[in-house]
Amino acid sequence: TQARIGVTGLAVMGRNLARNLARHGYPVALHNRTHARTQRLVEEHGDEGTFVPSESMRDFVQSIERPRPIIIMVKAGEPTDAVIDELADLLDEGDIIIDCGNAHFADTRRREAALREKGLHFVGAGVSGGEEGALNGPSIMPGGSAESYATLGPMFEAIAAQVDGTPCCTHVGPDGAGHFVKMVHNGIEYADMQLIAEAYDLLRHGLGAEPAQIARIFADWNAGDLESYLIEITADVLAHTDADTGRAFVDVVLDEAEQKGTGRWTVQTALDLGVPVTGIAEATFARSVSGHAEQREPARAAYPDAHAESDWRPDDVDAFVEDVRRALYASKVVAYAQGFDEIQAGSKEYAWDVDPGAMATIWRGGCIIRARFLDRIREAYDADPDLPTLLVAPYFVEAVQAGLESWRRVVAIAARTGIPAPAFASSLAYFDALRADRLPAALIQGLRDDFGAHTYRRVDKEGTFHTLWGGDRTEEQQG
Ligand code: NBP
Repeated sequence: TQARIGVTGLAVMGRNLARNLARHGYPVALHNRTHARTQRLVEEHGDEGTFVPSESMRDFVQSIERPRPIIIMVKAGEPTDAVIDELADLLDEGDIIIDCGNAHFADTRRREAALREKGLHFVGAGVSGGEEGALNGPSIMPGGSAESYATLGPMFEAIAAQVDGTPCCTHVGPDGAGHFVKMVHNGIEYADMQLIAEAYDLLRHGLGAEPAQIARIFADWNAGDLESYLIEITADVLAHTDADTGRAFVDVVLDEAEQKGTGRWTVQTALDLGVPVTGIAEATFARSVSGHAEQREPARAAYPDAHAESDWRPDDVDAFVEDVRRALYASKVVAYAQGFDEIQAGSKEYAWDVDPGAMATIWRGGCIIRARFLDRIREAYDADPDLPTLLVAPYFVEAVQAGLESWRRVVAIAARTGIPAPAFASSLAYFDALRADRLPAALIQGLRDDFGAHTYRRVDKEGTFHTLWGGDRTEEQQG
């Protein structure tokens, strides 16, 4: 049998993608550096479809119909380059190498350009949804040429998650577009999780509530606008009791958040593109702060009274819970608005022509940030593809206006009681900056002109100006 598609790299992700393809009727060629993994997959799941295993890369390549679509699912970085090099020598013109690992979009751009020279297609495809998604339906974000998508698209759309009959997969754009969008997806995931964590912390300390009670609050929230996979599993994790100690699970876990790097990439890239992704940045830094145990401990000792007001309690518990919910929703709108801004800035910089509404569509299922909310984002971009920011889409204007007073109260209470809520607070500050009549940036321009003759523009005249600060303070027009 000739296979329709190949998968090399059969650890958890590759193995599950291969099974998903086979279950959808595509004969799948299999290869892994250590052949035992290939054999195990065929032994354990050979009855799920047609698998064509090979021990050598050469046999593997020969077992696939041309043009050969070959998925690489190995460790990101050098292993991916090693496998690409090995494959490229064995392939024929028009064949398609697909990297489904978590590559940086700049690496994908480099690899795509190099393989294009050799007459090969290279597709960087973001895959979200972890192990379970890979098997039962992930969200897939493939970049690369339109020609390669014509071969790949039908297969990827068949194995992707489906929401209302629409697959959570679409052609994102050329070269690195798919991995770029996957990167921002992960950045938004960081922001979403940080906001959820801050909401939990406010409820825990503000109400003096136990995790199990807070689990019920999140379960309630999941029935409304906030309905999403992350809110759902928050209720699940908070309700969990540690078997060893009988304590709430969340109280026995070390409070130092780890990261694999996609949040950091999103922020680094945003800085380069000049896009203020404050929500994602605060979330990334908050994980980093949590990890600095060597500073947290002496700081706790130096400021033992920092929580002096932590015995604050709201007069009306239900009203406070509703305030936190609305603050969470408004902050989330900001985080997503900023993430979509970054996608659009990347799309412009690299001429990808990414459709933001289509990205909201393919994130509705399969991925970690899947949420009811994404329908609202898609509708906003459908109604106005040139939306300057999601924050001005009529639906979100209404939602933010409705939550604004709650948002301010919650941020004020966090500041008063010493509960760190960096993402709530900075999202509100971003919002206030965006809609301010005048920003103190005018003063910054004045300072820059004073110390460095950097010039400024005026509100009432065209051109650039400089004031002779060290002289008689007359103003000169510079351009
Ligand atoms: P790993 O990232 O743990 O990689 C293990 C695979 O890489 C094995 O098949 C291994 O072969 C192969 N490999 C390595 Br390591 N070095 C190699 C080399 N020099 N040449 C050839 N093969 C090599 O697997 P994973 O967790 O399935 O993830 C795969 C990719 O998917 C990663 O890029 C990851 O970031 C991404 N991803 C993972 C998830 C997730 O939830 N795990 C979600 C989304 C994306 P061996 O069997 O011979 O050691």
